[in-house]
Amino acid sequence: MNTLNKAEHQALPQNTRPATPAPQWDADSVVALFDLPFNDLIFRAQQVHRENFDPNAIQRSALLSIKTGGCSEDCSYCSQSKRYKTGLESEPLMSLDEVLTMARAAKAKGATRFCMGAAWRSPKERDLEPVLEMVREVKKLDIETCVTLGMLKDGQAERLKEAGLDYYNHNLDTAREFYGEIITTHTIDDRLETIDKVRHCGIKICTGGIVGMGENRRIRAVLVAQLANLNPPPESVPINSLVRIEGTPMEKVPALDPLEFVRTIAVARITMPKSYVRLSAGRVQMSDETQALCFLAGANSIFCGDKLLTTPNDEEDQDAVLFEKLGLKMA
Ligand code: SAM
Ligand code: DTB
Ligand code: SF4
Repeated sequence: MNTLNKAEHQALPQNTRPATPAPQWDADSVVALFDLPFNDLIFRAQQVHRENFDPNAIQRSALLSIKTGGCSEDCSYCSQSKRYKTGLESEPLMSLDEVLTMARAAKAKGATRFCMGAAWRSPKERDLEPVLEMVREVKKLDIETCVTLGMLKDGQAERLKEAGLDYYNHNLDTAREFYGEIITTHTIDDRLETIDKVRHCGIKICTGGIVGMGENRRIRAVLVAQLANLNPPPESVPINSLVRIEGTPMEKVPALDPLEFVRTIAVARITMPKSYVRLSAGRVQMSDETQALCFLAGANSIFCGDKLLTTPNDEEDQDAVLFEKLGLKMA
């Protein structure tokens, strides 16, 4: 087992370096960040943020569910698993025209990335071709493309890259030791394998997780450490606050203290200084003050538009008012 930290690893003559440097962040160091006095934590996060980004610019991604519901997986938070009675109506793969209409509208409203999500364990071959066409055509609108389609088989990432895909969203969702309590139909190693495939063919990764699923602080710290130790860290890191969906096993999980959510954002910012940290699902349930603290803690991206995948998101005009009050601009 390699125990060198990154600096020690780099200090060794190149031919004597072990192949992979030890992970930069261990759970204890990340817990120590979480445990800082709130003001100290936010101050550190702001410092890191300002060293790497314009502190008043927020990138905006639009989401569209291109295939909804009926998913074989048992992710306990998800409205789209066919195992839970959530009242969600399943919808087959959207037509290219519908997708393009939504992408044009998203671009007109200031989104710089268009993310298409499908409720699949993994895309079947016959599903991939129409999605490739969507990626090609959306790309022509001069907006970044992102898809989230579940686990990929060999060769599928390459085809997505050829079609012009910029980002693949595939979340780790929670810490390895908590994963089995949330999902049993696939493993965190399956997720890591897909992230690896996507990375290897030059697609940027959008990989984050969910907090507020009844996990403790250490689990949140391990999730952040797992993300930060991806080599390199994800270009885009969505931090979702659980949206409690009626009919799922998570419907009655006690809500997370908003200040703990803010801490999670700050710790993500400090451990992944150059990544876009996205204040993702859960904004509808947050006050303006909580969202403002998230931006102060280093969040510099949001999902815009009035819908996430299946649940509501803050309306366009609400965001405009908040941006105005905070003097934020679109990145
Ligand atoms: N099926 C694909 C997958 O699992 O990667 C793509 C769609 S899935 C809905 C994308 C992500 O949405 C999940 O990994 C999870 O992080 C997030 N998500 C789903 N339901 C959520 C909820 N109720 N609250 C917060 N985030 C949620
Ligand atoms: C991500 O991390 N969050 C988005 C996107 N990636 C695909 C999805 C949030 C879903 C929230 C619940 C819903 O609307 O179904
Ligand atoms: Fe399916 Fe993705 Fe929902 Fe899991 S999170 S049930 S894989 S759509």
